[in-house]
Amino acid sequence: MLTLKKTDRIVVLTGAGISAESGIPTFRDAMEGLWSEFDPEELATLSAFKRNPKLVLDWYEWRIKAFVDKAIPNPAHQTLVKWEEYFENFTLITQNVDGLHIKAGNKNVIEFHGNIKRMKCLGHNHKFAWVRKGEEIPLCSVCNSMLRPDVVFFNEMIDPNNLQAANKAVRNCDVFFAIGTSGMVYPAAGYLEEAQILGAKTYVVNTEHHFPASKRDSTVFLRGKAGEILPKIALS
Ligand code: BV8
Repeated sequence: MLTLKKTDRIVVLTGAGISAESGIPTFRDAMEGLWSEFDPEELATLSAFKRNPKLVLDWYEWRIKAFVDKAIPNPAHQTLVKWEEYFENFTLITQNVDGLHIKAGNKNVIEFHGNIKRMKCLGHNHKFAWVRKGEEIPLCSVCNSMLRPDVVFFNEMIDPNNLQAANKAVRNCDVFFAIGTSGMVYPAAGYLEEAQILGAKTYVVNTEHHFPASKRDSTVFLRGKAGEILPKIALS
């Protein structure tokens, strides 16, 4: 049975799978109904937003109303709150934009791909809570430029502060977990292999054996639902 020591320097990377048991569909689940003909990699881009801001805002608004606002943290999220309190050195990096780790009670979360409940303006990155009346394209109250979701679109750079914090944690960890992620999107997907090369013990928690980089090395694969596996991991 896996036991973690209080003095272990832990890094956890989470993906959409950790929120699946909270009712938020993962990216690789078929997008339901209205949106099934769209590909997230097509919609989650700045060019798509500039070409059709209403379509992209409608998609994000649908995700917020249909899933994010109704989602409650599950035992996997709750376990990571306990880990943050227990370990002297703990870093949580999430690819998820659903805010569920913060809702669960984690204090320091690297929201590597942003947060769907925030918006920022095209002009100067002025930030706001998600606000949209009807089908309008909201404008920045400071500089009057268009507001877009405050998420990292494909082919956009990761926020440099988040990138630096994540890189530093991965380069100084003893144990690295990739939880509920297919390990397909970079640079987040590169962290497991980087940690492993630097000598960390690496674990994948997933219902399926995804995460290509983890198949070539001594990564331990813990098959199952994150909400069932994480609470069972012992802390010594
Ligand atoms: C960048 C926010 C520099 C938006 C997201 C070619 C090769 C390599 C890289 C690239 C390439 N071409 C372009 C790139 C770079 C690109 C990339 O990686 N593309 C991929 C697709 C090849 N990356 C970028 O663009 C990044 N920026 O690199 O900047 C640059 C600049 C210019 C030009 C080039 C490079 C920015 C990427 C950020 C994109 N934004 N989200 C939004 O959410 O709308 S990505 C989004 O998709 C998520 O945030 C997440 O990262 C990803 C989805 O992945 P997962 O979270 O893993 O979810 P998925 O559904 O795939 O898997 C779920 C897993 O859970 C499954 O394995 C399943 O089995 C498991 N599961 C299900 N249920 C459970 C479970 N596990 C446990 N328990 C359960 N109950």
